[in-house]
Formats: sequence, structure tokens, C-alpha cells
Amino acid sequence: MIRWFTLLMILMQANLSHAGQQCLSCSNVEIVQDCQHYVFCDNTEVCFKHKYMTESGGSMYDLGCAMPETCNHLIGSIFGKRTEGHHLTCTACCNNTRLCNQDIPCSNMKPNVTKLLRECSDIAMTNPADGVYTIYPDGKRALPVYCDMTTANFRWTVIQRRINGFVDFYRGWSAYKEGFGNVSGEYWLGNVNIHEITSHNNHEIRIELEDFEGNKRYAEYTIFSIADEESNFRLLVYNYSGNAGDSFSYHNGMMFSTFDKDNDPYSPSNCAVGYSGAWWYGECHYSNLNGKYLAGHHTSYANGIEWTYWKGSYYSMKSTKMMIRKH
Ligand SMILES: [Ca+2]
Repeated sequence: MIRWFTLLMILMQANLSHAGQQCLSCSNVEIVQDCQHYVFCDNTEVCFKHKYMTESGGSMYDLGCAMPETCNHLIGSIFGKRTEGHHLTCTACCNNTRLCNQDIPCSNMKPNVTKLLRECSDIAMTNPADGVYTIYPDGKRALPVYCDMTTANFRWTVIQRRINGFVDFYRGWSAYKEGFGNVSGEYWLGNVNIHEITSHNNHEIRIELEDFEGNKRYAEYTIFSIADEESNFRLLVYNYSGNAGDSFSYHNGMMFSTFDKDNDPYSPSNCAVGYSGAWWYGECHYSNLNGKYLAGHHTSYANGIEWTYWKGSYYSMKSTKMMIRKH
């Protein structure tokens, strides 16, 4: 019955999104290497390995996908006895490499919980590809994100991307707080997530820009973080290098504003409304990467995807990428 159920689960999960972790999945195996089945977990799941004692005193393993929350509980509280007479002796979880639950240690009485990935910089596999991965910015909640694993030989968490104007970026406070869009296309990662990631380590930000003539420029800042919501996600950014011009340092120390929450120091009005964006506006901006997708030259003033010190205030970028890494 258990084997049939396992097979059913494999078939069901094989039809789901393949964006999640790939894990070994078996029940009742004496030797982990005997497990030949694997599954693609849901985006929110991690791989687990359970070791338990049988009535006769032998050891057996269960392997598969699990919600990360369950990995943080000690033996007996969540998994408890597997069945009557089967005492769980070890629980281990991981999500750092493909089929990571094959080799994760699970050889003692204490649960062995691998630290969950907080950001793309934490991904340990060798030669990883660019693509969508699952991270845990607050150490608990799963979040899909696009990881740039190649630029400048570092592993970057992409927090903002514009490529074609398909996603509407003129959104309010709660949308920018939680994040929106499609991690395979255009998106904003969410201010709470960016805060969680940047509050745990020192971070650098790299901003990549492209115009409609095929020119590419970048700006890097070795210090980047944003504060919590109570502080209106106040920006800390400095120490520029690059070839795009420094259009971001002006915004250092500013709070985040959206059309429904004016935190800028410009008293006549809300810069987010005036420039059709959401940003750390001052009075008002030298960069506006969440502005309207106006596709190149435009006649309206500074309300596109602007980077003033490269293309002025009447040119909206073809693509942008804001990404961070810890150092
Ligand atoms: Ca204002």
C-alpha cells in the first residue's frame, strides 16, 4: 500500500511544475543508494531524509519532499513515530543541490537541518545555470526567484527586472511590499524580501541597463540594503563604480514611495504619481527604474524607465536588471 501510494505520488508530482527542488523519493529502503526514484517537489518544498528503527532493530529510510517548516521540528513533535513500533531516529532536510537528500548526513539522534538558502549567493552547487530557484529570505517562507549565476563570476539574486513592458509596474504600497510579476520575466521581488536578505549580510548591488540600440551599461554599489517597513524601506546605497553613471547615490537615505504612499521629501506632491513609478524618491529622482515602459525616446518628462546620467530624462530603457549578492 505504501509503495503504491509512493508511486502515485511520483506520478502526480511529475505532472506538476518542474521549478522546484528535485529529490530522491522512496519509502522503506534499507540502503539509501537503493532508492532509484526521484520527484520534482513543489516550489515551497525541500528534500527530506528520515531514518527510523524497525521493530526488529534494523534501520530503514524514507525520502521525499517536505515543507521546510516540518524540518525545523525535533524528533517526536511533527514526524513522531512513523508507525507503531517504528521510531524515527533522524530527520534531515536540504535544498542546496539536485537529489541532495541522497548524501545528506542522517546518522545520529539529532535532527540535521541544513541551513535553507536565503538568497542565490547561498547556492552551493558547482557551475549552476542562470534560472529560477527557490530561496527562503526569512528562513521559513519559500520564494521563487531568478538567479543570475554567471555575471562577473558571482551568484546574484535578481530583485527587479524589466524586459518588455508586459508587467504593469505602476502599483501601490502592498504590491511593492510583497512583490509582483513573473520571475521568468518581469518582476519586483518585494521590499520585505529585499529587506530580509540585505539585513542578514553585507550586500552589493549591480544594476544593468540596456537601450534600444543594443548598448549596455552597468552601475555597481558595494553597499546596499533597505530598512524594514516601519522605516518605509529606507535605502542605504553608496560606493559607485561602473559605466552607466551614478544615478542612484542621490537616493541614498530616502524612503520608498508609491502612488498611494508619499514618503518623499518633495512637499508639493507625490513623486511616485508625478513620475509614474515607485522608488526611493527625493525631490524627485535621477533614476526611475520602476517607471512606465515607454520604449526609448519619449516627450513626457522623466516618467519612463530612466537613468538620467546615461540617457537623460526623456529616454526609457529597453531592459533593466537590479541584482544583489552578499560579500
Ligand atoms: Ca511628497
